Amino acid sequence: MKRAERIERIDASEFARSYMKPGRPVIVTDAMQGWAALEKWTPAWLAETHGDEKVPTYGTYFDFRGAMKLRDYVERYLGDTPRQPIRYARWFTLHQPVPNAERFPWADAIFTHLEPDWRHPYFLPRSGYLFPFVGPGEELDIPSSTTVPSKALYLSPAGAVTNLHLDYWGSDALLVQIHGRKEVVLYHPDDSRYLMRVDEASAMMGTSGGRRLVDIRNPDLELFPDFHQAVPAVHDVLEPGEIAYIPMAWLHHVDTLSTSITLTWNLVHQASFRTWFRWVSESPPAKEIDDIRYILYDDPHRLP
Ligand SMILES: O=C(O)CCC(=O)C(=O)O
Ligand SMILES: [Fe+2]
Repeated sequence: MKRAERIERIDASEFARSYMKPGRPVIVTDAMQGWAALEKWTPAWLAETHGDEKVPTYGTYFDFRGAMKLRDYVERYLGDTPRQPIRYARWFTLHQPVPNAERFPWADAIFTHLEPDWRHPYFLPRSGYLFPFVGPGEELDIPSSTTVPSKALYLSPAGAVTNLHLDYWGSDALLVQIHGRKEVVLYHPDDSRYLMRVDEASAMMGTSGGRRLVDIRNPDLELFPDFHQAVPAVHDVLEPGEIAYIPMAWLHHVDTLSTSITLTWNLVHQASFRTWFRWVSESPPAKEIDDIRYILYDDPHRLP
């Protein structure tokens, strides 16, 4: 295991300069002090207070497997003997207009209810974001923000997996561990060449934005013959109360070790503009540019 760097008492400009700008992963250990969420949010509490709301469930990746009432999800999948196959609940706030809200329940209402229980992490800058766009004189407050990229609440039982992937639009991610533990594997972007294929065949298979990614638990060595050249830069366990910063373009894989509640969201700060522009202009398929265009010009939920 290669432990992550862990820090505390870091101010926002120092965080932007030393972690966002160079794209350096880190775990901040003291950012949830005083959050009611840490004690209060448990699967049982969520089921009791929000049991009638519907949550979208997934397999080992972002593969939608149907929606169910939160109460039923908690009972079936987070109990002592979880039903198989394991299901992951990923509950996103609205970031796309969808014709059939019944099929895909968004998390906006639950985020409104949960808002008093958590805070904008003190180490994250308040301004200077490209995504979500924060204009001159405006300030970002993550718990109350309603713009894209969306926030999400994740629920998962021990054994749930998020296979190796990159987050959308070359954005940074925060994983805020409220309850339970997760094992996190991160690869430096230089190792992507051993782990990811971006070619015509992959694009035709419609895999994650035209990228095909190795399953690190069961690598296909014919497709990824140099897999063993890749060495995780971080292989560590995220504990309750800790926030992981995963910089743009870092491939990551996450295993849930015990029943888990995680808050997450994505962003692009101006500190990483140069890295981000290189990424969007050089590597991704055109679809991501279309997404960005949508967010900037067409999304009805964007900031004015
Ligand atoms: O917490 C997890 O299982 C994975 C989170 C993640 O990387 C994501 O949602 O993009
Ligand atoms: Fe991710």
